[in-house]
Amino acid sequence: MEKTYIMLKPDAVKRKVVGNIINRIENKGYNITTIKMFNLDEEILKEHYSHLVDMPFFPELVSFMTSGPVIGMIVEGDDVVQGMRNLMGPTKWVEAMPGTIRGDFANNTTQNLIHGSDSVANAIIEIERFFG
Ligand code: IDP
Ligand code: MG
Repeated sequence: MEKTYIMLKPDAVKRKVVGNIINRIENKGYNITTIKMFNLDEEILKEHYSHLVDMPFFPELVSFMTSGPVIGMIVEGDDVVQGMRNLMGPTKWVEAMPGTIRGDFANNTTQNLIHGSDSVANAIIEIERFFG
């Protein structure tokens, strides 16, 4: 069974939409097999977002992602990596259609509620990074 790494960002926790988002994942039929709440630091974010460290918004991204706890999960299902990306909607809130998590809740590109691995290979790396 395919696995992906999902992380509910600090805005999802602060806005109390964690239950709503988890409902969507469960309604889709995916299995949450591991879940934990924890805090990120700049070091792990430089690793996790290594493709973005040189972007002008990176400091804002670190400040946001360390502003409160996140909820990390391993989610399992057939083609779950792409399936979760579909449920999430695209990165930019303005491009995310209603019915997707970002389309329904996000109004800011940095604070877009949820992370999901973008490939099976990255899912394996991210699960190892956050769950060891
Ligand atoms: P993804 O989360 O949809 O995979 P990535 O390009 O991997 O998108 O970017 C990681 C995170 O960095 C995004 O979810 C968002 O929080 C933030 N981000 C990406 N692009 C921008 C941008 O252009 N402006 C502000 N924040 C951004
Ligand atoms: Mg990404």
